[in-house]
Amino acid sequence: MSDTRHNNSGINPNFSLVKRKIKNADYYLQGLQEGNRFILSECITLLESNNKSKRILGESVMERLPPISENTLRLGVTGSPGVGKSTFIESFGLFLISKNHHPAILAIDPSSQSNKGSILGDKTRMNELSGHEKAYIRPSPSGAILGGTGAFTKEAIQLCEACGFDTIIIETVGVGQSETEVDHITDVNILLLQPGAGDDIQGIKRGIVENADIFVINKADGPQLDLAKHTRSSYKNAVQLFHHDIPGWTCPVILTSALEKRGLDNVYSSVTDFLNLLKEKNILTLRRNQQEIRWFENQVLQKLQEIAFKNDVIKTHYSIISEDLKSGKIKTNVAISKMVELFKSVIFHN
Ligand SMILES: Nc1nc2c(ncn2[C@@H]2O[C@H](COP(=O)(O)OP(=O)(O)OP(=O)(O)O)[C@@H](O)[C@H]2O)c(=O)[nH]1
Ligand SMILES: [Mg+2]
Repeated sequence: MSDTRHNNSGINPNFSLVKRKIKNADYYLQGLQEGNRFILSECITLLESNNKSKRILGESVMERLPPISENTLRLGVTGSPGVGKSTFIESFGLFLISKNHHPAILAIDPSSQSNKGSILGDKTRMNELSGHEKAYIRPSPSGAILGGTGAFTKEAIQLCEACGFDTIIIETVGVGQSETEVDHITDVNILLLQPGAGDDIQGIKRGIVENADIFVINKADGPQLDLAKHTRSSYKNAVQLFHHDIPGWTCPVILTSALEKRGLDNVYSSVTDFLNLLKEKNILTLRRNQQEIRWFENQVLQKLQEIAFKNDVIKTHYSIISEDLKSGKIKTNVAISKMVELFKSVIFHN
């Protein structure tokens, strides 16, 4: 036998090209089908990418996803900062696993753009869940925030479902418009409240609560338990006055302690009841389809805005016009008309 390492051609005949897997759409689709969480992450990253060819690849994966069944649940968890959303999701996620579910968590944190620390905070609060083989946790993409939900969250939900996760939980802070945005991508919405929040009954009627299907008074433990019970009765009275979108549904008001893992079974049965009601009335698929159209409309406007303001002529004139407005040189309606004319001439050439 000749010693191939020492031939004098300069080429090692034992050298063979290391077979690297070509990462095409088939590769990603197969990974998703196998329930591979790393490939799931890669797919979401493709869609978030600023690199055009990566985004196109991500979109071709999206196009070829198998149809999603009705047997998944998209659950929104909203509430003001510090109310215990992450802790609740950690406990509820583990509870879901004990019921043979596979939860995926998409945490949307508007502060993530400026403060990466809060993502780490969320991660540590979901310590047990993030290490669990049946769960998947993905913090929001920094820089891709539309309203309160990440611009790619809708796609991320579908990818999680294609990867075999049956319960997709979306965490959003209930500030600005995020609560109304999350309502457009979920089937069931839980609003987490602090003990004492019900003292301001007037506040109950405002925006946020109108999009909730289930109220949860969290931190119902220790010295706050009595206050939490009081808040629950205030809310129970108030929800009688609400007219929920889905006929036949009265929002339940539930006490939980995410820290002590109490009340989670009640949340689970309320979520299941609401979901069953949606299915019985044939509303689930209808709502999801409407959400798709709404998402399309929002995204198209968002993209149009992005494209317009990338244009140098528009960018320059926009800053001149807004300076003129600030210094009182022109009136607001004139400034708006100027911008409209600018859009027409630059984008539509008329
Ligand atoms: N006593 C008590 N404290 C809780 C409970 N749930 C959460 N906390 C505490 O409340 C604080 C905030 O909890 P998080 O889970 O981070 O709240 P969050 O709503 O996710 O906060 P942001 O993501 O920053 O908006 C932490 O110190 C938790 O330990 C609970 O059920 N009881
Ligand atoms: Mg959180």
